[in-house]
Amino acid sequence: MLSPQITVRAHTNIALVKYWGKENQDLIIPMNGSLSLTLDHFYTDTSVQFDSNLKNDIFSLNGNIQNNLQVSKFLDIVRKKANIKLFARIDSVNHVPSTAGLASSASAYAALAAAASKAAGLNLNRQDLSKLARKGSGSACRSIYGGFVEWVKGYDDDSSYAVPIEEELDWEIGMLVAMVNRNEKKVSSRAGMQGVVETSPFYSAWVKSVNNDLINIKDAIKKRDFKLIGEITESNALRMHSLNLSATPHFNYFEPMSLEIMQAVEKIREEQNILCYYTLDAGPNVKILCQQKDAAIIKNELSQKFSNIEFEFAKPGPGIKYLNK
Ligand code: FM0
Repeated sequence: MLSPQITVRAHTNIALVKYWGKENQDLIIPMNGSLSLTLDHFYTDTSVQFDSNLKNDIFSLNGNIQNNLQVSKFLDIVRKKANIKLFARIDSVNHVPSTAGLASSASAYAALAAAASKAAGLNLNRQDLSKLARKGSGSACRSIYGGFVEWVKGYDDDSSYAVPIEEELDWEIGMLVAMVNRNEKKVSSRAGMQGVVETSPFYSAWVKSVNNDLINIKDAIKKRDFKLIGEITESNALRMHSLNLSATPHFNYFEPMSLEIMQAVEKIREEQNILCYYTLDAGPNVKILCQQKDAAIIKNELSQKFSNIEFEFAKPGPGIKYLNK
């Protein structure tokens, strides 16, 4: 028996207000809500087909067979929901530099949740897809939707999911991504955030301040106040990274080049009066939130200073798409 082969494209998202810590590690319920921008430039295409001839799941990433227990564990959730026992062939192509802090797990699990559930015969709406994707990787629940997306914290499996704030953005903004390093990250986000929850003496202050950031950034989005969105984004990222510096053992995701780019962004802002703000995730790449009209100037300026670094500009992107009919 062969299920239909379903292919889904999901775009990555970058959090402006970060998810950093879990209340429930099995179900991936976060300690705080978060808010992201989905990007058009970085995405994952994933095909899933269940096949009674298979003795185990076969997962290939960019054409290479992987031994990935997490993917099979995720498919177990789908199999249980659909009440099937078949294994699947999963083919993923990542148009995102893998695990370099460009949130590839977000697009990966959003695409996998949508493709696998449909191939298994489930007809989930986007809210249920968001809950399912969340159990693969927390940030993936936001990649179901395009534009500005909030992950409402919730308190159990059923109440923790993402909601679109503005899917079709008629606003010319985007992110300039500085590819400082495409290599594997030193500390996974999963291990990093858990260490922080358990040991940072600043953790409760973080949770409190994020709740304010969320209220303020949603207000700023509504009012189209780009400056305020940028200020909240930059300070929220620095607070997240200061948790890592204050954990035991301490760790950080910065490379010297990341810090140099952060300073250069501040300088462009101060000296040229251009609105640009940085954020970093669990890796050294720097993402610069800016308006599309300024992207070329900022890119040009930074490319001159950092000639061996690649910069890619991404506009706001859409939610998941089924690629076969
Ligand atoms: O995206 O342990 O989703 O809000 O990217 O798989 O649930 O990979 F900066 C870090 C993403 C964390 C912030 O963590 O963790 C954000 C981060 P998982 P994720």
